[in-house]
Amino acid sequence: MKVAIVGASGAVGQEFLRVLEQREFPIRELLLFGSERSAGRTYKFRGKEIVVKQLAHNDDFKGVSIAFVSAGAGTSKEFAGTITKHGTLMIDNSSAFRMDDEVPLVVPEVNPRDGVNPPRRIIANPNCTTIQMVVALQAIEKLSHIRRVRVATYQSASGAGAAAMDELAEQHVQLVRGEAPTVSKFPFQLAYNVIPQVDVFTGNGYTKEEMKMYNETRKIMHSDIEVSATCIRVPVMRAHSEAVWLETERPVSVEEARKAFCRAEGIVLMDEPDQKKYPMPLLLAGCDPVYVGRIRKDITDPNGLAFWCVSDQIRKGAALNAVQIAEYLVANGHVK
Ligand code: 11C
Repeated sequence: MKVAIVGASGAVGQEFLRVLEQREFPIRELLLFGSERSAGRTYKFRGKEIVVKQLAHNDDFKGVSIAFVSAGAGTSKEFAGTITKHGTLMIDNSSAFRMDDEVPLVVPEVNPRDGVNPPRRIIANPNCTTIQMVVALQAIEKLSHIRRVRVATYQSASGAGAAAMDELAEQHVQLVRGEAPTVSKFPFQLAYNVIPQVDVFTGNGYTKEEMKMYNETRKIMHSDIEVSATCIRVPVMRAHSEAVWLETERPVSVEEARKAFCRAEGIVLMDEPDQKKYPMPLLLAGCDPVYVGRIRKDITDPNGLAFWCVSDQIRKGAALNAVQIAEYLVANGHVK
């Protein structure tokens, strides 16, 4: 089929190229789109150079079956009509449509069927922190309904884009040289620091990122689950980590939870703390699954369970999840 990537030069756009090639997605022709700045650049796909076209309000998407879009919420809102007007399915990585009732928000391990025949021809890809958490939560939800989650995130620079990753690398070099670090992509220097703010603050003391975890989790899981998040930026390049405390309706044992994580799709259990085996971004950047470890009973709550999970923000947190949505729809004959 004919497929497009919008935002091809960004960190997620570049990962789309890799994921689509690695997973042998059935592509006859791939079109790349970008801003005026990235138009004219070329990228290789299956050994062939493809030139990035400037995204414009025209008929470029005619005949395109699926467009993977990762160019920010403003661009998604502005171009959704143009992208979908001839029937193209838009799988959107931005936050633009996630809470729209007519736009399904999909994580294939949790709610794949929600993406079938979306009324606006748009499917939203959730925020990266939500994706990895709901993959893990779904395994426990199958054992007993989860009433409440408390989560602290440890988010890598990649969440803020390719330029932010460059800034973190550059800050280390500048500091070693005794120079003042450049600070533009984060509110403070990230190197040798942690920043308890991801995105802007809302009126209730939580940030937008923290409220995404609350709202998106409920929509994806079709659940009344309560989620209280503290989202923190850490000087890691590209995998997010999360410390999760959850409360289920009935007590769930560690053994039950381990078995559930082991059989769950998309999860790898890495939980031998005596052997110093637990998930870490250092080991797992560039990998596909959600890795779960440090599973234990919450000693403050008989119905509580605590664990730690790590997943690559650009892969499962963005490009891979979107491609898996498309794979499900193609495999089940919903996109041709
Ligand atoms: C971060 N989670 O780590 C953000 C990036 O809503 O798609 C993704 C923002 C979003 O900074």
